[in-house]
Amino acid sequence: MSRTRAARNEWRAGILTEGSGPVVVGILNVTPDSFSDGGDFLDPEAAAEHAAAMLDEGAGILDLGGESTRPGSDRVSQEEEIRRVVPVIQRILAARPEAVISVDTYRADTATAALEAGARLINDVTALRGDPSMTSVVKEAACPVILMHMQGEPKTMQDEPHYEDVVREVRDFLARRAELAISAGVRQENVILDPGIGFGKNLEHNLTLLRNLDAVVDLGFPVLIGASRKRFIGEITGVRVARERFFGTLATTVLAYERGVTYFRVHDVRANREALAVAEAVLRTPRL
Ligand code: HH2
Repeated sequence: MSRTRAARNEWRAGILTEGSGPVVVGILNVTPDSFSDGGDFLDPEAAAEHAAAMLDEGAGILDLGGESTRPGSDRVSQEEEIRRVVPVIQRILAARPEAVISVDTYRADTATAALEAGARLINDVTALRGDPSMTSVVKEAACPVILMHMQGEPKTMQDEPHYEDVVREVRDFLARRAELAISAGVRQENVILDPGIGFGKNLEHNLTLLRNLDAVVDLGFPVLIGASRKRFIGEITGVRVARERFFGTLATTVLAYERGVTYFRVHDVRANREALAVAEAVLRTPRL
């Protein structure tokens, strides 16, 4: 492991112990239409049970979403989003008060309701562009925020994604969004960046970003990657059923970790946790 990498890994977004290594972020979609687990956890009881299982498997954070952002997905109302997410947060925390919960939303009122219920991070796929009040919510709560790159919006983003230079454009976008957030009062140590795999990107764009993740890591913020079960993995492996794409997902996790990524947003917690444990052990071993 290079010295810069080790130094980066010791710096966390204010919620985890220093030097705790890679963090698995377990996905919990409380939606009827998410691309791989839609409908599985709509019932708060089932959602809380799955959350507990992911914590037992080694998830450091649970990322809870009440609206699907898969390509072509429709928006739900804010009331519906809050109605889906808040009872699940309450239930998880009643059983596991120590659980670190992130909420996947771009809406300020949903974020506020989730934070009041005990969530500790905001995962904003619009990088604070979706709701003019979101920046002040994050600032007031002084909580970590994930700023993700997306070209277009979920309904149409996969129609015809286009870049002159995908790595430069994604890196520059994230640098600008981080700068804007910080100048608006969000604490620098609370910013996490995400290149947004699959959000307005074709196979080649996704591969180019994964191959060059260090360009994003080099911005100096912790980086999250969300490649789990995504379509591009099926395009490479031929696996059409999303929930069967976890073998391919593991390759993205290990390669991204090697390039300096800290947070791994995944559906299959145990498999990714074990792959990371082995990758970590190898990378901690001195290179001769
Ligand atoms: N991907 C999805 C949703 N939220 N957030 C971040 N920060 N990064 C991602 O890559 C990301 C995300 C899409 O995956 P999933 O939650 O499994 O499906 P859906 O959006 O259909 O609920």
